[in-house]
Amino acid sequence: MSSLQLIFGNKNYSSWSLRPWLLMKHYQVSFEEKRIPLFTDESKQALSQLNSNGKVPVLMDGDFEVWDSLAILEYISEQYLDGKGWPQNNQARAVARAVSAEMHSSFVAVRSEMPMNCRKQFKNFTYSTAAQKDIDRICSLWEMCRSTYGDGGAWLFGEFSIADAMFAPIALRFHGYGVELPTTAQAYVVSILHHPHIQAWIEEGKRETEVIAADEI
Ligand SMILES: N[C@@H](CCC(=O)N[C@@H](CS)C(=O)NCC(=O)O)C(=O)O
Repeated sequence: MSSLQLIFGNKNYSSWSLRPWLLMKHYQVSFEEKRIPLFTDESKQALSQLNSNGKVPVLMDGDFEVWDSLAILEYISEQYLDGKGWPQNNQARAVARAVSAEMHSSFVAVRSEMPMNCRKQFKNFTYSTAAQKDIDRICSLWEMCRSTYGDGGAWLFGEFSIADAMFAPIALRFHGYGVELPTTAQAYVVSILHHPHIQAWIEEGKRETEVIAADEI
């Protein structure tokens, strides 16, 4: 049995949970899945035992606990992937870290107006100018990564990296909310949607029965 356990939320809704789950699945790091449906008395009780301020994802490596998606991704890369979570070239790695950090700290309009919801497919969805600004920035980041560093494969830096894990839930949102995208961004969304582990996550999310009202638009 693996010493790693990933504690995460509802697959339908929990975008932060998807990120470390995807990197570990992509690189075949073996781990036990512990799903905790969020915003229930049971989840509050279970998560109150951990250091993560009531939030998921949390990674347990034996007794060692690390929380927050980006910190978990870094830990997995260092501890289990020999650094393969980031591009090997120094400058590509610096940019991959920059776009991942920007994803982690920004795009509030997209995140709040378009909550991840694997079950939903919207037509004619309208969003604010703030969300459009986020979308434009994300598309320009994707374009820059793909054109400057993406030669070696379909991912932002060629090989699949932490940056792809960070942006995968944004790609699912763009798809689900029917956002019209420039060619490179649209192609990247398709690459994410075709990822076999993304397809598995979406299917498992669709089979969940819990409804989180705040994430239903
Ligand atoms: N910055 C954190 C955000 C974690 C987060 O907000 N997780 C959400 C689920 S996607 C959560 O646990 N929400 C439960 C709550 O706020 O009570 C990360 O990157 O992991």
